[in-house]
Amino acid sequence: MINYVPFRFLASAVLLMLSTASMARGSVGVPVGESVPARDVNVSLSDTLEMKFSEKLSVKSGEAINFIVTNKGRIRHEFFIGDKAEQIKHRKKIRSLRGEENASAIKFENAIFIEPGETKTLKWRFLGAGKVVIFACNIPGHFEAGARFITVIDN
Ligand SMILES: [Cu+2]
Repeated sequence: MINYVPFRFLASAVLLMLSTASMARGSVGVPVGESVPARDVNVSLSDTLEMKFSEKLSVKSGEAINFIVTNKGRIRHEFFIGDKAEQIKHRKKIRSLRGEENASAIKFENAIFIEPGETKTLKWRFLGAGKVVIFACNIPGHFEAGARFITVIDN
């Protein structure tokens, strides 16, 4: 019985470590679960490599947004949220994978791959006022051709 409290403390510390590790927090926020209240924003991706939002997008630190992303094109696209360094790293990762099949098979916490005609959601809580956040498709060549949107997180 004398070990009860320390054991509980240890157990919760381990649990906290595990849950923190699985959260995969990015530098501009964190993905959140379905139960978290969030504002819906529609996004459409197309083969002209435009990323269209249903509103003039502005995001606040602490705010959760449910991005409902539709691929209106005929090829696969991606929707990835991150800062500049994360975008560059992710783009390298995607390029290093052999074939698009592998790219979509890997689960990235801050990315969704959307097949033609498909709609998927990515629910994200923005954190870090003043940080630059980039939304992008990192299928090789798409970011460079303009499939991106850049904004700054408000207070
Ligand atoms: Cu794309």
